[in-house]
Amino acid sequence: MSGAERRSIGIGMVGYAFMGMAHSQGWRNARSFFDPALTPRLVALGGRNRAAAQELARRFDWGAVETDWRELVARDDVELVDICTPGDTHAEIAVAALQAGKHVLCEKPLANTVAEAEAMATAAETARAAGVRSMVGFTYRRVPAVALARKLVAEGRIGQVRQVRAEYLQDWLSDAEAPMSWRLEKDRAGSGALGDIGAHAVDLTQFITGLAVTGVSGLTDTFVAERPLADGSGTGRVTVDDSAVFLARLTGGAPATFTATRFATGRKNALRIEISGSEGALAFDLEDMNALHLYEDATPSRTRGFTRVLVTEPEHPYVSAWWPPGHLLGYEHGFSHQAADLLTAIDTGQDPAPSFADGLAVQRVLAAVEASAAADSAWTTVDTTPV
Ligand code: 4PW
Repeated sequence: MSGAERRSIGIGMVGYAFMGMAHSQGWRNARSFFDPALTPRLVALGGRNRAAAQELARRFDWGAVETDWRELVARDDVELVDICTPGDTHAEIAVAALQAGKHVLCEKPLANTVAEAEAMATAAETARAAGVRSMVGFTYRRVPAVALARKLVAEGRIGQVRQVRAEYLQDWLSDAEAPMSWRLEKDRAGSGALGDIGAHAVDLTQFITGLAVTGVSGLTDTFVAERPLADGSGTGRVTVDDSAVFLARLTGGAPATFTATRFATGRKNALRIEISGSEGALAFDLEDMNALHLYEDATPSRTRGFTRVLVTEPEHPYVSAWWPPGHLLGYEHGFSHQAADLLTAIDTGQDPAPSFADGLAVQRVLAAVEASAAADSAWTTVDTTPV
């Protein structure tokens, strides 16, 4: 793309911690590696803690810092608002930004409640009529091996989906002395392992298979109810689940099982999914994220078995923008893919995915799991009607 054909878009990002940093590099590398026709300008970074926001702004070259997100949304030079804050502020910021005619990228889970997610999806649908785009940050859809898995299922390579086993396993809370954080407060995070990481497992299942979760039976547990406060001033109460385990049905009847836990001793960031089909199977593990395991019944029995496909060829999704075959990609690359796809969608007037409606669909599954767990694991149907 020659410089003359390029247009630019001003980005305003709210949040400066883990996700703020991941998104900052995503915008920068999307511009450098994908060379999109619509190039991002890092206009303003928002955060209540001015010193912390200024530090991230300095490191990633954000043009300005705002300590009130309303000021950031109101800026004429901000055309896209990127929300990297805890869940309790997603709905307010996203709806205000959409109503101000700004495109929105919002971190997952979309919201803390179904009501908030519905309001966001409705605002997104209204704004869409005026050409305003929105996307929720289920970034793992853009890991090349995951994107390839979806294509293979759609092409029928594993036949009809019969069973799904999905889990997201971490262990950073298995130490009872690990300090409190906003991720352990229901008011701020909405839920615990369920929303923070189980949401990814649900989204990945729906994305790869193209099937919706239609009903669940769940169990949630909190193993450590009180934790030291980070500043050493005492202890705080954990008000979310440490683990969520649930059984589900997908559209058409296929059963699925899900585990989301931050107590899986020894597992650091294992988002795993295995899909058994009528003619083959697929398996993925984020701890080995450059590989996709494919099993095909059609292979002669002498050499039949799961094949580890190294997803680093130029014909694999996203890979050609990066390095030669065999030069691995990592956690951060998904954020560049996400930014590049959103810029292209805005530029070409298409609807980016995952949409706020997709975010709402996941939120409804999370709420159904909580409702089921609160009712002795009673079977709970998931509302799958579109907004
Ligand atoms: O969204 C999730 C986070 O909240 C991430 O994908 C992994 O788990 C990394 O941090 C947490």
